[in-house]
Amino acid sequence: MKHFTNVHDIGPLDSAVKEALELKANRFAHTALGKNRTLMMIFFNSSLRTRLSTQKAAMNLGMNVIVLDVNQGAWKLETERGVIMDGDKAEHLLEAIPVMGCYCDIIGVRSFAGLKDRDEDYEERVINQFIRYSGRPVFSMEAATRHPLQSFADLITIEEHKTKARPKVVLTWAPHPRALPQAVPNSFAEWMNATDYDFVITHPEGYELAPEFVGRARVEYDQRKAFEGADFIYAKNWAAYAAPNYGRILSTDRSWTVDAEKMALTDNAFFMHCLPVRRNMIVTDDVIESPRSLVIPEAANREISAQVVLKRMLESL
Ligand code: AN0
Ligand code: CP
Repeated sequence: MKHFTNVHDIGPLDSAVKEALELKANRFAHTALGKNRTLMMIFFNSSLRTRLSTQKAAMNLGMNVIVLDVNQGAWKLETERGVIMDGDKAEHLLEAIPVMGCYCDIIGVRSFAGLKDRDEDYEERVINQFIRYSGRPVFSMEAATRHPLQSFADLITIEEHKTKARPKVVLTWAPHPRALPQAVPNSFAEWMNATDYDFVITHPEGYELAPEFVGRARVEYDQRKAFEGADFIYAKNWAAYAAPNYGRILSTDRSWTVDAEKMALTDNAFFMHCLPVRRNMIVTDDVIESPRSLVIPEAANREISAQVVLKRMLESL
């Protein structure tokens, strides 16, 4: 695998999940593969799970790991070409990227959407510059429009817990006080659309995702109707995609919060969320704490999804 930014980069999902479950059962079987290889993780944004799980996955493979928090201790980076750099940014990404590439074999990048300029976000400028100028295989640790390591972990988690060949999976918008990117719901939709699951998306009007991510999903504006007979409820907030409201909060309506009464409409569904989650905004305490909540197994599978991706990248170095 050269780069990993979306579902297409992983190839057939059945073999990816099979490899994931094999690695999960025997995670130290490939320690020779990463010996004397260095992973560099670059964070433009905060992280708990991605940072820890990806580092753990790399260590499972025998790799060395370097982590850089761009906003803590590095020079402030300019990302636009052609800018007269007379402001507070001391270094340009166009030098910083090839320099980072000198010190490692594989690069992971986290760079969220700015939520101001839709075209700029959807062009994926930052991660694409890493792909173009680092000279190294690059993988996304959540970019502007997708979070593929999360979606892969979500898929593994569903495959481990499903009891029907074709489960009903519902992605539901839920309220949040801050504007959040569409990366997680876009990516989840992209991966679900690559399965044969019955896939439904529910959100208030105005929160439509980009059509290329909605794909074959059924969109249902009535959340209760969407929940009927569901096997998995995947909650997430996102800010509006559609112009002219791109990046804006249109609603904080807590009637969309996932609670026990709504979960009772499902077929005893599992509850999923990528975390971090705001309790009693996105989901009530009792639902996230219930035995049907998969939020911790999902987070645990982040180590596994990262390990599959790193293993495949190491194999093609
Ligand atoms: C981020 C987001 O919604 O994209 C990261 C989720 C994994 N969430 C927050 O910033 C709270
Ligand atoms: N789910 C996830 O990516 O979490 P972090 O933002 O903590 O890495």
